[in-house]
Amino acid sequence: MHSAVISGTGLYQPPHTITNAELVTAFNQYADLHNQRFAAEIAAGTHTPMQHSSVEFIEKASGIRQRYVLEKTGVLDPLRMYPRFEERGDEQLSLMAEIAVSAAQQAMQQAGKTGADIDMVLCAASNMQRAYPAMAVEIQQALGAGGYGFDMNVACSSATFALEQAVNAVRCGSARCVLIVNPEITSAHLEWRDRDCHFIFGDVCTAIIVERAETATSADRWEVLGTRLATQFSNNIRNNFGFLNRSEDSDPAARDKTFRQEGRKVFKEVVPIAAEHIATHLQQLAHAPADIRRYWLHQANLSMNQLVLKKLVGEATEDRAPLILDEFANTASAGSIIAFHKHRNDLVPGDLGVICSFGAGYSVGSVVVRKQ
Ligand code: CO8
Repeated sequence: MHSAVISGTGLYQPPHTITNAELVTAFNQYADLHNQRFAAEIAAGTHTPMQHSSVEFIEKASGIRQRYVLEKTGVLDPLRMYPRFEERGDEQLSLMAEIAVSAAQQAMQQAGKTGADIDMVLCAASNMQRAYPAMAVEIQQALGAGGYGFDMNVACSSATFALEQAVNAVRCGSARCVLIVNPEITSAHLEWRDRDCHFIFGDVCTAIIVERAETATSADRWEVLGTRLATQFSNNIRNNFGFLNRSEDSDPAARDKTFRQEGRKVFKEVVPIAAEHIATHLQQLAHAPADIRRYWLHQANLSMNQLVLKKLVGEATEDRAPLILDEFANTASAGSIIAFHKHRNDLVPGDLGVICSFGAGYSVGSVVVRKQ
């Protein structure tokens, strides 16, 4: 059995920012246009008018202040409300692969690796831009990597679930050096016309290198002490967009089938599940929650993270569980990895940390690491 370490991470940050004020202005313009269009039905009481969104609500309810997106003009156009991407030919690198390669190159540079060192590529995200060929195989080729690659999706927990696959492959010897990428183009699978969720997500891509401890040369190495995954079915977060849609002949006027949730139920149900999951994992490794120097938690909601932390260690501080969702919003599977990428340099050898995701499924994944 080999010991597995995380030896590099990377972050692709899209070029455009949408502030809450910009988002709310576009949404309210859309709502006004919608209400004008259905004025007769609204007056007759057969159509519910759309209500305005508000910056104050978004910041108070979620802690999100802005988000990065790959394209913003389409999102902010009240006559469109989704991004505008040019279709690429089969001979061109696809958009998801492009942002994945950018994040991967940073992670590989940090770990001191080239494509030739990598023998497994996992593309783990909450949506793939196509069914096949697997994104991971295109990314593998673009980086000149060997071995094999495959895609996996466990929504917000895709990265932590991929970490367990990578760690197990390295430990048992089926791979020597694994690249995980989490390209999250959430802007293209978010219903920007729905007031309940239009503010939640942002685009980003993260990358992680997991390799055998004996091959790691990076000065910044994190021994993986353990991984723990769990799932429990819930209908409270769904994306019903899929290949059966066109055969189902559903109402064309119905709401877009992409992301929707019962946010309040998710909040209440997932906080105890996440806290208990982490506590049990730490107990299995003979550690207490207070032993953990840093928690890099899933980034969906500020209050949610504070509650998880309070349940674990009695108090919530930015130092113990840094927040990145104010700047990035919820980036699905990438959130806890962005936190790990940006907030680990102050830890010293021997310090313990937990990377933890929670989200649709429900799914929870925790990875306990020790700075070498
Ligand atoms: N502006 C003004 N008012 C609003 C707005 C708005 N934008 N939105 C809702 N309101 C109103 C509501 O209508 C409601 O009004 P009323 O009281 O009159 O009914 C009131 O504000 C309160 O609404 P909520 O109860 O919904 O508000 P909450 O305090 O619960 O906050 C949150 C809403 C922020 C969504 C919160 O519930 C939350 O963060 N929950 C946790 C959600 C979570 O963690 N989800 C995980 C989802 S991500 C995931 O798992 C992966 C999915 C894959 C990625 C998909 C990418 C697109």
